[in-house]
This record gives sequence, C-alpha cells and structure tokens, in this order.
Amino acid sequence: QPITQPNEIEKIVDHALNQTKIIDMHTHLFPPSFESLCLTGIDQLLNYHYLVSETFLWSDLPYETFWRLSEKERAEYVWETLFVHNSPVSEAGQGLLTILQMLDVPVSKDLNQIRRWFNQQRDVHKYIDRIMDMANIDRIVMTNDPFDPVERKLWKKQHPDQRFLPALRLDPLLNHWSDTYPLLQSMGYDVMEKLTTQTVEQVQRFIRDWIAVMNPVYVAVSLPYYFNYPQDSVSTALLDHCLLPVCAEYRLPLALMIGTKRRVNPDLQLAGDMAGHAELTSLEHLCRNYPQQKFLVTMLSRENQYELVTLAQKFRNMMVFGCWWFLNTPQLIEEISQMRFDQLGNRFIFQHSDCRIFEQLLYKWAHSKQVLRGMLVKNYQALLERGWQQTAADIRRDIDKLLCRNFVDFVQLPSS
Ligand code: RAT
Ligand code: ZN
Repeated sequence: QPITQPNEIEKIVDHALNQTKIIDMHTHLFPPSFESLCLTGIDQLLNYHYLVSETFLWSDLPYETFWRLSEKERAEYVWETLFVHNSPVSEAGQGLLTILQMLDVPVSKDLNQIRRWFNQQRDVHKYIDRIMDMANIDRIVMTNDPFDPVERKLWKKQHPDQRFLPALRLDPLLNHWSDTYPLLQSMGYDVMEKLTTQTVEQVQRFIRDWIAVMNPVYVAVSLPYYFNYPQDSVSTALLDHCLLPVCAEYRLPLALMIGTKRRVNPDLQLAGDMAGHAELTSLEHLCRNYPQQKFLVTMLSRENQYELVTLAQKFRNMMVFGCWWFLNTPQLIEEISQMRFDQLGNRFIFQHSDCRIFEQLLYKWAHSKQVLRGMLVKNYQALLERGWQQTAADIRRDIDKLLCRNFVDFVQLPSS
C-alpha cells in the first residue's frame, strides 16, 4: 500500500528504526572471552577518555596525580567534577545520563548508590545480551591490534561469540615504521628498517599470519591529518607493496580513518588526541589506482566532510561511514548525514558507535537514531509531496541499508 498521509511516515519510520538490527561496524568493544579488554560498569564509564579530558578543564590537579589514582578513585574524581560541581551538558555527560535512564538506574548525585546498581549485575554475559538487545545491535565489529601485547596473548584462546567480528587494525605499521620494525623483529619476522624485498615479504607474512588468526572483516588504519599518498615515503611503500597486495589477495576492504592529530597533549594519555584538516587528493589517488580495492572511509575533521562526500560520489569502491569521534554529536551528525543524503542518497553507512564500554551502545545509538529519525521523516515527506508512491517496505529497506546492509554488502559479509 502506498503511503498517502504525511503522518503515516513518522509511525513507519519509528517502527522501522525500532525493528532494524544494527551492525556496529567500528567499536573498541570485546566480548567477555577477551577478559580484561571487555569493559562494563559505572567506573569504566566515568573513566571514558572523553570525560577525562573534560574533567581536566575544571581542575588544576597535576596530570600525574590523576593517573596515579586507582580506577575507582579516578571515577570518583570525574563524577565530582562533572556531575556534582557541574551540570553534565556535554555529549559525553548527557550520554551517561541516557545510559542510567535507559537502564532504570536510580539516579542521584551519590555515586555509591549508582555503583550499587551496577554491582548487582553479576552475570556479564546476560548483561551484555541485554544491552545489545536494548540497542538492537546484532553484530559488533571490534578493533583488533596485533601490536598490543595483552590482546596478542588473548588471541591464543578461542572466541566463539559470532556476534563479535574482528577488524585487523595496523596503525603502528603504517604510521610508526621506525618503532614498529624492531617489534616485528621481536615477533620473529626478519625485517630491517629499509624496505628490502625480504622485508616486504616478511611484512606481508606478518599481515597474512594475523589474517589467519583473526579472520577479520576488514583491515583498518587511522591516518594522521598530514597523510600523503603517493609519496616517496615508507608509508606509501608499505601501502603499495605490503598492505594493499595482501588485502587484494584476501579480498579484504581497507578502512581508512583519516585526520588524527595524535598526542597534542600527551599528559592526557588516550584523551590527548585531536583532529586536523586533511588533504583529499591522497584518497582520490588510492581509489583511482586501486579500483578493485574497497575502501571504507571516515574523516575526523568537520572541514573535510564536504570534499569527502563529493569524492565518495565519484568512486564506487569507496564507502563513507559514520561521524567519527569528535563529530559524534547530534548537531554534527545531522549536518554531515544530511550532506550525505543530499549527495549520495542512502548509499553510506549512517553511523558507527566507537564504543569502548558496553553500556555506551545505549546512548551512542539512541542519540544517533534520534537525529536519523528527524532526517528520514523529512526525506520521505519530501518524496510524498512530490507525488512519489512509497510503501512501508521501501522505508524499511532503506533504513536497513543505512544501519546494516550497506556495510554487509560492501564487505561481503555472510548474513547472520
Ligand atoms: O573515538 C575514540 O575513542 C578514539 O580514541 C579513537 O579510538 C578512535 O576512534 C580510533 O579508532 O582511533
Ligand atoms: Zn575508534
């Protein structure tokens, strides 16, 4: 039945948004089998690096003193600073409130009372199931770092939970070769600083070995804002001779997350990075030079979004995804996604969460979907006004593409 009334659209969009199973294609989450890497609970939530950097804005506590505190004490410090002595209006602050509200946690300014609720959630498997269920998340793509010694060991174990899909993340390889080749040597790869034929073969062997261990759905790197390709540089050579040939061999998409400016304030540790304006010609070269290679692309700088969307229009081997990191706020999600709808139609991956702690799935997706709802209603009402015959099934299909299928089809993932 074609839709005839504008008010039908809201209902259909709401229903479809509630029903559609999401695949969260970039997170830092791990299932419980990854032991210490699987993060849940209020103290972890308060230690989120977005909240930590905000806390320091209100505090003259020496950085070292903060980092010497236990995780519990740091959580208390963040809580006192941002939630007791301030109103938590930032996106990360409101996000925590959304989590508490969605989980029905009795909220007061007394952190210990909130902790009591979280302490009662003893079965981590059931707890995670409940959160994924509430957020309607079907599958979660992890970020898997073979250079992290803790994670490397954990890959010796079996990880049977099929809902968690690996992504092989190789930042150190491409971005810090001079620190990375000694690491490769210590892992048994016969490499040297100069990219000799043997070194190239050994780096390829390293990538293949980890593909065999992880069976990733894609390979990923984040790249600095000054990333430049092609260039007479190690990172160009590593891309052309090591990474891209192995991706081609396994038909693995490469995710490029472009525009980081790392360690702007190293005292903040993980919270010390920011964004920089990047240059798009490099991406253009990659897409043109490797037409068979699929690239999943997101960029960190707001100022790059317009160029990115126009470039994405030119290359079908590129799929734009998500509003990354500092762009993951309602205002910027709306601005950026509307630009994408206008120029790409429904052919982009609406969002990824970048969650590090499980409960964050609740707020990141609730906030993003709230914005999406408004845009979808507007889009379909505009089509109706133009006399377009559309059905609920059309709308459901489109929403499925934005939240799941565009990714699944692009990386050629088997359906769950
Ligand atoms: O968003 C974040 O939590 C950042 O710290 C980064 O991890 C970023 O998303 C990345 O994947 O590099
Ligand atoms: Zn991330």
